[in-house]
Amino acid sequence: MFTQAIARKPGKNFAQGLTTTVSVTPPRYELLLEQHETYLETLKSCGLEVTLLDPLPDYPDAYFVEDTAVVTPDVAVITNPGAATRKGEEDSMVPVLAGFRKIERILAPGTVDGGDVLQVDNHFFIGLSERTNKEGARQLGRILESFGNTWATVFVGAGLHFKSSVNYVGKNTLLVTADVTDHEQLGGYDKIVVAKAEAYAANTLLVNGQLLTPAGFPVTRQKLEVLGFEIIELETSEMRKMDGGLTCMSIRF
Ligand code: CIR
Repeated sequence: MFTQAIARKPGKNFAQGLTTTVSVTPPRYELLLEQHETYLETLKSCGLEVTLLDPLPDYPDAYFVEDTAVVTPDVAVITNPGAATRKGEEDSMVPVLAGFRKIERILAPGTVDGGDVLQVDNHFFIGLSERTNKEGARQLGRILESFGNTWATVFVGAGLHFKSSVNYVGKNTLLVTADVTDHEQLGGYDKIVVAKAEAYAANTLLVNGQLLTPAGFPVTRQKLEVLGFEIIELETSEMRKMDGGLTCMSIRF
């Protein structure tokens, strides 16, 4: 069970963040705030105490806090984010997470974005992407194994992060995009495959037996129903314009 979530309010300059998404309408701050607040209320309704941090004016992507730390029951690993414009966000997480866990850090030349790290019980998948390199994965793996966890690296072919394409939805099941179904490392799990047109919905978040999934992906929703969990659909249009999703906006532990 998770009891805590760390999140950060998006700043007014959020539209200056990194993105590869071409959107028809420009990102809207008021709507983003509304969607973000609903997200936080939902985490609270799942039993989490939410620590909400202030925006970091120099870092328009800083509300995607997930990328800045990997928190397990034993340790908070402060990452070294892979994007140049996001380096430094992680420093602000040290005093916050030191209140909850022993702190470890990923050091250059290693880079890790938390969006590339998926925990399934005491096993960690670490995606190798444009943001997370082999050295970062090695450092993170060493720290995790020192606390009795196992880990494996997985090559991220498409999408920004590993969790853009693969998430754990409980009951030994991974929710995956079609391009990663045959991945050797993901053997041993049941899989729900997201249709190509609904690939964004792969970023679904399991919180204390409830599935938070982006609104507007009916086929995926229907597939998730077999798991028997309560499904909560959330509007994500504005974060999606900045390549973000539901997992990115909090650190749960
Ligand atoms: C970025 O490119 O870093 C942000 N615009 C989006 C980060 C999304 N984070 C995540 O998937 N964990």
